[in-house]
Amino acid sequence: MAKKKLNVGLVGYGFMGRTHSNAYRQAPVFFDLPYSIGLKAVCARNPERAQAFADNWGYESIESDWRKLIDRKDIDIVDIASPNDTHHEIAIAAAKAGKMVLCEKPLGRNAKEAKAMVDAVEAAKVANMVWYNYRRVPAVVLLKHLIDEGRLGKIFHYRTKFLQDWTISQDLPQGGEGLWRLDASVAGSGVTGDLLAHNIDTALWLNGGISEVVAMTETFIKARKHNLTGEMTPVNIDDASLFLCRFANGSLASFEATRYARGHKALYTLEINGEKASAIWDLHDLHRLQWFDHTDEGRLRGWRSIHITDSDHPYMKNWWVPGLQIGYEHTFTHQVADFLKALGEGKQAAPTFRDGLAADYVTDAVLESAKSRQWQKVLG
Ligand code: SOE
Repeated sequence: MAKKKLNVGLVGYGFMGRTHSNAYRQAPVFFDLPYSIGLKAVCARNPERAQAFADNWGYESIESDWRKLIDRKDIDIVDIASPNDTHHEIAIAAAKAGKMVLCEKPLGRNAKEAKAMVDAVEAAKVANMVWYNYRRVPAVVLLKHLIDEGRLGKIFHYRTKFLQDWTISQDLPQGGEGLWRLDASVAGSGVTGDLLAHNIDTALWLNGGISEVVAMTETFIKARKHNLTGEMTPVNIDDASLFLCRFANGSLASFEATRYARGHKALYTLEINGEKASAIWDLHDLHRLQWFDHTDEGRLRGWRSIHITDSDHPYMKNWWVPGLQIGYEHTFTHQVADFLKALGEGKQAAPTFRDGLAADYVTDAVLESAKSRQWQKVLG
């Protein structure tokens, strides 16, 4: 029997529009899912570029106004992959129209926007999800299972960073396509909302709630030419953001993100230290989990590097054969697969908008603490 088809209307055709489109094409092929996916429409302001994107990825139609997309009866899922300042308005309107809503991270530019988005999807009772894709790296999922099985015992430390180097040049402008991440009015914040939000989401998932933070941020380049006006304009994003925090489980943590770590392109790492075991994961080596188990026989104790490619590792039986790796784009495919599977079971796949709001409460507290130079309680 043919599966029920869910039609996607994608808003935005940048880097994230491509990762999501690829995932919609791959998930129903590699996973046995209760629904099929229709790539119905892509929406973006520039019709020629939207058409080129549609032709390349196989979307049936285009729209240049997201309101028209939301009004269409043939769209089931509205997927928001446009810049951060658009998330809030589109998500709320889509939920009111009864659409399922998927949204890129961070959910809102701040927790106030994110809270209104949560209220909208919960009032409309529509399925919703935030694309915090690193939760779907098989090695990270395995770590989650090991933590939940109690193999680390009591957790003492969580240590994580996300390092890049692409904004070091003084001549890089801010604003407009590709560079809106440098314009605080569009992005909300700098690396806190763009990079640390990933570390925060994974940490909340693996290690539970964060109760208080103390932070420090810096803007190294104070003014850049704005792409839309041509004027030199103050830079209001944080270029680097570091914070210490306490988790509700009593563990202590350090978080660091920057776009000024020369040589690092996307070095997301995390380490967790428990009473019985420790683990380290590194995005540049994403198919490996470094694992130290103190319960091993003393003479053989040591760090092991587990190659997460076997069929009993999370998601891996759906890919190639043992030993062969997968990569970054698969995390999005896993997210689509989990979303559709959960939907078929009448459940909600995480991270939901409410989970996205939890991350935004932490980023708000980080930015507030950096401003006040005081410890800040995390709301929510
Ligand atoms: C920024 O360079 C960026 O593309 C983020 O926006 C993504 O969320 C992150 O996964 C990779 O880096």
